[in-house]
Amino acid sequence: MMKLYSGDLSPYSARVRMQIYAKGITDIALERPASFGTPRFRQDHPIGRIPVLDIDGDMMPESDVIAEYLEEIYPQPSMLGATPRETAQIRTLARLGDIYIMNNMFMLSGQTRAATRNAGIVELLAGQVVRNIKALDRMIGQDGFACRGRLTMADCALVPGLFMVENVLPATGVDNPIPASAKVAAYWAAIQTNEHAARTLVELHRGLEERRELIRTGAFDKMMAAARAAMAAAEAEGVGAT
Ligand SMILES: N[C@@H](CCC(=O)N[C@@H](CS)C(=O)NCC(=O)O)C(=O)O
Repeated sequence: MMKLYSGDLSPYSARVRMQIYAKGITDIALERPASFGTPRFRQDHPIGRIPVLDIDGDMMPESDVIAEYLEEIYPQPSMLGATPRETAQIRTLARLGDIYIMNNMFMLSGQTRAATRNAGIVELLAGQVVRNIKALDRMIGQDGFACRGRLTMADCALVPGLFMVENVLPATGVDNPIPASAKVAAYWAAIQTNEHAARTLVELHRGLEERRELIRTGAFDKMMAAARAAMAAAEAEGVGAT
């Protein structure tokens, strides 16, 4: 049985989980890897990030690659287009969710605590997010879906991206730009009523609450310090950490 190494709060993992739910795939186990964040994980997985699809020991990283692979091996129901041009449009919007929104939000997430905030990083990355939400506003579907009037891979990438913008960006001191972009705001309100998006959002919110509790109690800082020390020790020994 295939496994998806995933975490509730990981937007990239959420993108693949939403696709799995929407396609009705039941033979992929969802697991949080016990070694995530340790030198061992980086030794086993050179990029050191989740999601990873474990195909009987053959490890496939990168959410976009996994999503495309799943489309090929579970083609129905299709979350791509009916023509090459439609598929290209879906992939363009998925890239907006992934590269233009999620990537900047992920890089920004370490800046959510005032004690660690670097104004230059926030200005650069949040500026990109605000700009890209405006771009999305000119491209997004107006019938409750990102495009093509049905759930596609574009929605799977945009839902976790917009979740991060709404829930994480304000913690960096930057206002949520979604309400000022009327078409994105309408899409965001509508897509949350989709059952697969809603299920994914419940998991993302659960992950965020858990993370906030760890931060509140000081446990998160301790975990991060321990992880950094373990990585440094592994690097000194030349054991895989990058
Ligand atoms: N481009 C990768 C990004 C994956 C990623 O950044 N995952 C985060 C969690 S959302 C992670 O594993 N971070 C661990 C780290 O940076 O060490 C993808 O699309 O899968």
